Amino acid sequence: MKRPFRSDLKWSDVTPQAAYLNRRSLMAGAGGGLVAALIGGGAASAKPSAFSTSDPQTKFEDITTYNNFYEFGTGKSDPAQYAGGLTIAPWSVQIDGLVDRPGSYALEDILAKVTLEERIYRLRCVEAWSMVIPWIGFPLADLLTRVGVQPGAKYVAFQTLLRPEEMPGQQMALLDWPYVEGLRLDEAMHPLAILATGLYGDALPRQNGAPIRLVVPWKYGFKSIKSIVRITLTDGEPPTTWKTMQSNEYGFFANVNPSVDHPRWSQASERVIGAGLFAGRRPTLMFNGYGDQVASLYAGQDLAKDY
Ligand SMILES: Nc1nc2c(c(=O)[nH]1)N[C@H]1C(S)=C(S)[C@@H](COP(=O)(O)O)O[C@H]1N2
Ligand SMILES: [Mo]
Repeated sequence: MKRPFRSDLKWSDVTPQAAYLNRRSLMAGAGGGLVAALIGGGAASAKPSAFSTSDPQTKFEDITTYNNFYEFGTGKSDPAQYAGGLTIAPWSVQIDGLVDRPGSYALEDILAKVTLEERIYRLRCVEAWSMVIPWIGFPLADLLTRVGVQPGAKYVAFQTLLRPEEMPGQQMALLDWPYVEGLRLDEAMHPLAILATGLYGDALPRQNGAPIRLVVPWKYGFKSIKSIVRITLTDGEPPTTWKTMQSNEYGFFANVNPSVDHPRWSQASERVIGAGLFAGRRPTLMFNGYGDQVASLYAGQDLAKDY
């Protein structure tokens, strides 16, 4: 098979950092601090977003070396070890299904029209560990609104890149490739749901889902699909990788819920990555602490049943 583009070039070789962090958008959107940090290389001091937590942030080293990204293997250090060979430029996202303006959108064109901001979010993995990550991104709703969601659309489906020659985990039958995820449309339109393109004031590392990944902070981490190449608006619930694998353990909603245990372990508490062996456990919060913002999405639903 012929490659459509050279894979020996890295994104950083062909694109100055500011082009994909979209310096202009940051200037417009984030106030001076983040921009100063990006241009000057100093510590980020962006105006705090109303959506950000003030919880202590997980160290960059932990965020980028303790990962789940099965496309590069099942070990926590596999993504950091093997993702370096992933070609992330050029990158485009196909947006289709029940939208007014379907098409294949170049990432730089998507980013040229959004306002990037810093969002410091808790991340709670279904495996009962957690981090606090300062993402850079933009509301998913902004992109969906721009392509025009048609009235019949009820769900949003997401798909990760399928490229086994650069993603060694895809050469094994670990999961049903490509990794797919989905949200109900009201969840996708919620202002907390973002597409992230950076973290700690810099470009998103490959092991964290470069060049663009979903972040849905009130749901277990597996909903936050990495390295997205396709977004499809649908009228029915789309298949999702972990539900397909084991539907009694991983549901479509996957809202963080300390009172609904995983069949094989408790979800009542979590290990805080980097906080030390003994001090590092804390109680898990309903909706990962975002209940004030998102509980109304699930009014009338039995969350023990709709896990
Ligand atoms: N494509 C893809 N996306 C994925 C995963 C994966 O294996 N493949 N793992 C998920 C899981 S289980 C978690 S906890 C988060 C981890 O994100 P992080 O490594 O950036 O902290 O990514 C999610 N997104
Ligand atoms: Mo996870």
